[in-house]
Amino acid sequence: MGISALKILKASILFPHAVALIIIPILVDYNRLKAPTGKLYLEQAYLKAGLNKARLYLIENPYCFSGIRHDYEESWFSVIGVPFDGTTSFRPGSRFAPSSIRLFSTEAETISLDDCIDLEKVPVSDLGDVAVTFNVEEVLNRVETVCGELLGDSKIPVLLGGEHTITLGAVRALKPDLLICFDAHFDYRDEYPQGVKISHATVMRRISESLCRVVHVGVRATCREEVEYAHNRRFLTSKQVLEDFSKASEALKSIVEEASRLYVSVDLDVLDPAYAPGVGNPEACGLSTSMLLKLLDCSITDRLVGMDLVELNPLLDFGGSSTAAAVRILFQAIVKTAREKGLV
Ligand SMILES: [Mn+2]
Repeated sequence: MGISALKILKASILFPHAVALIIIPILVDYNRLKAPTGKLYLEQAYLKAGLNKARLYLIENPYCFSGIRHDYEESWFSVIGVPFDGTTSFRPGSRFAPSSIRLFSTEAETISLDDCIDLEKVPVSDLGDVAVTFNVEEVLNRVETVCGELLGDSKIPVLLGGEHTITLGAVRALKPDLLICFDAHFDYRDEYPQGVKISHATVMRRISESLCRVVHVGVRATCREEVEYAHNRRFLTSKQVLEDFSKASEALKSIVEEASRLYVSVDLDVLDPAYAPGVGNPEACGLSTSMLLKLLDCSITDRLVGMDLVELNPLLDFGGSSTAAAVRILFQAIVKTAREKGLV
């Protein structure tokens, strides 16, 4: 004879404690099944820091960004990896970038002679990686939740992708009014592949439709649909930057002046494949690393609310030049932001 709902109801009236003892462990186990599979949760640190939901979505990474550990409470910037490349259409592998960037960052020097600021002086905490799933919307929800809690704690999120789609989750939480997108591509398709609204090739379309203004820098490879969508929208092509750098950098400065909440996204394929071969979709005739660093200097203001570096694919980065460039870009962007905000 089976156990009917009526019998459970009767039993719970007659023996409430006994039923609770059976039901509660089942519910707890069910919630555990829903939690991400990670070796260690940073429960203590997150509880101490008052992070609630975000804690469930973060798992520890064996490496720490820059190799210098700062407590969450004292940090101004928080690094979060998002090892997701689930919609990558050509050459997947950017899921390995958060670990690779951290490993290279521990070996990179922290002082840049150009601006004489030591990254060690800037408190950056590393919260580990977002536990990703195969469902892109769920990944974006988790990124949004984590970034939202960081925003509430007045931290500046620094996201390590992963593919470019993750930017959508950060923008939903941080609500910038301007996104400067360094990228060889617009990512302005309405659907890609056909019928799919959210992917690495549509992410800037979704953001620009309803969330904030997007200005591309270094863009050079596109399709007819994107050209039509980009009409009347602001962008600086790779050729414009290469042919008249000072004009392009002045234009960029005047664009960011208008922003009250700025987000900077660096798709590493904005660099020429000679500098960064380790990307999913390389495109010829891109920027040099030093050019990108100068343009970053022009685009970062004290109104910056978040940043990311995406699309590095360590599986294709045979000499390590792309990962080394990614680390230098992140170090400089963090130091420049700290200086603009008057923190150092
Ligand atoms: Mn791209």
